[in-house]
Amino acid sequence: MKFVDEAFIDIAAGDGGNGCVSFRHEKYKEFGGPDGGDGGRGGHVFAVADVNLNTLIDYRYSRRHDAKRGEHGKGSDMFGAAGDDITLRMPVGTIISDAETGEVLHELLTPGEVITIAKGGDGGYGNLRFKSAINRAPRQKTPGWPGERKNLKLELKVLADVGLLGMPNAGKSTFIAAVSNARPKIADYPFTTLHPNLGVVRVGPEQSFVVADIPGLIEGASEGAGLGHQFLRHLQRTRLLLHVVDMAPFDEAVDPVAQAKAIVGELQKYDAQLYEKPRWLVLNKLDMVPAEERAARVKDFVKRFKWKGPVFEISALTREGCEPLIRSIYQHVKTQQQIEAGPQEVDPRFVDLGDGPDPTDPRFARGDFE
Ligand SMILES: Nc1nc2c(ncn2[C@@H]2O[C@H](COP(=O)(O)OP(=O)(O)OP(=O)(O)O)[C@@H](O)[C@H]2O)c(=O)[nH]1
Ligand SMILES: [Mg+2]
Repeated sequence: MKFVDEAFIDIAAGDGGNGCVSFRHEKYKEFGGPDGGDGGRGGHVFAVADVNLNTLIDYRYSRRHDAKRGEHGKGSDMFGAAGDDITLRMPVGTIISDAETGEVLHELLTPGEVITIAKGGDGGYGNLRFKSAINRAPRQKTPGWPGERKNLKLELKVLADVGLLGMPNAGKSTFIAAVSNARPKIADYPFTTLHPNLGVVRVGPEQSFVVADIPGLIEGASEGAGLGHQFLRHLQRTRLLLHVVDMAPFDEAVDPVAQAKAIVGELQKYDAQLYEKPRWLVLNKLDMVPAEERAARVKDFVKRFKWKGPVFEISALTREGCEPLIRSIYQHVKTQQQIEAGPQEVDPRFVDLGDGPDPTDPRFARGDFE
């Protein structure tokens, strides 16, 4: 399932520095002549397509991006220094358009591709430039040109990395609302979620992944019970499934283990490949279980469910345990992505040369290294 992640940013390239009016002042030398230098160019704003980024969520946290202005020109023929450029890193596939007109300006398609999204203004002319045979002492100068300013819309089609699986009311939507930017409907009755929702989870700067919340499944879904199981197709291209279990069902006669087994049964009936996907157990609503009973309750669940995979204990409501879970998910997603992408070509300019040869390398002993 694809959805469009978007962000709006305001960028400003640097203004050019102003030109300078100045005259040479040297001892014993009259009419020294003009020596006011030009202003420096303002910094440009570039965008680079970076394979390490998955979403645009960082741009929702930092909207304004300004490059530095150029320095003003000075006397003694000194030109102002150019303002520093800035480079904004964006995921491959980002479409950059004018936020007001909607016109598409660029599409970042190739990893490593760099484009200029706002040009810095040129520096103004100092009076040195205006010297001529008829005007030997010009007092003109020009101000720097303004840098380009733009309001941009960024768009990226993203696929879900992680899918949530579970009974109605297990707390899937509460979880996605707790950890992502999605704001799905949450209610204490089954089948609150009728359509899949995607949310972007930000783990840290430049670290994010996408999670899909789908309607709940019930036993018999493969025969059409509840909302059926056709929603599972949205999870097919994910890299990880989170099986969310309600550990404190309202009806005490309901056994969470039986519920969890029913979900796994439906998954297996739907598609063997989906069943084989990495799946983690997320035991939810643990805030409802008295602290002293939690460990035993979890242990009993894992034992009766005969579960050998990863287990996370959380409360989507209080967010307890959510932080370590999303960190682990991010690590998993990142590792999977790297495996899928295969060995990356590294730009030789960015290769880290480290601290020199490894002394345990046999070539080192043979003196093959300098
Ligand atoms: N106490 C407690 N209540 C929770 C927790 N997580 C969810 N709930 C409550 O459980 C109810 C169901 O939550 P939802 O997030 O809508 O459940 P869902 O799995 O998305 O349900 P469907 O969309 O119907 O499949 C709501 O009343 C939530 O407030 C939790 O960790 N602790
Ligand atoms: Mg829901």
